[in-house]
Amino acid sequence: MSGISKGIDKAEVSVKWDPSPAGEDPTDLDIVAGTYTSDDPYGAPVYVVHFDSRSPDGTINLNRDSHDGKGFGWDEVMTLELERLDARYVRVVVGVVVQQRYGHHTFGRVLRPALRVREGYTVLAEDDFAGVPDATAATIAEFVRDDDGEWRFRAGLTGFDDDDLATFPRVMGRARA
Ligand SMILES: [Ca+2]
Repeated sequence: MSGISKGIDKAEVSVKWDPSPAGEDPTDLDIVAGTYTSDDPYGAPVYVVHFDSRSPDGTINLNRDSHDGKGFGWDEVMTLELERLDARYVRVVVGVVVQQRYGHHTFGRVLRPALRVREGYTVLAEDDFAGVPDATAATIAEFVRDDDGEWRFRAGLTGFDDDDLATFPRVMGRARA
């Protein structure tokens, strides 16, 4: 047992944004997580967690959910109990999508979007989506098991610009640039 290689046991991913100006269509961001096994770590997720889809083992949960960004603090919050995930899972990717139900909507049109990834009170990553203004969805966090089975965090945003958000959960696990 090595004391220096302790990985991440539990992570929290939070997203917030400001509501659309009065009279305009609502802005709705959604956190999405996909889980992957060693059989296909960059392929199709074994399961996906979002506002409409729960994790079968209860390890990944969307604790807070917003349709319009109204209210104070973080609008959407997801917790990932990585240490409870079955050993066959080797990778978890978290993304954010901008809902397209009112037409083409990108991060560049979202008012003051922000994300934060934490373990306990330790902030692992923060970002304002400024690097992906033309994207309709983006991966924002990646957790990967190392050779010791400990979970490691990889930051960085990768944008996707497909208007059909149904494709995003299927492709969000691709290797990142
Ligand atoms: Ca939402």
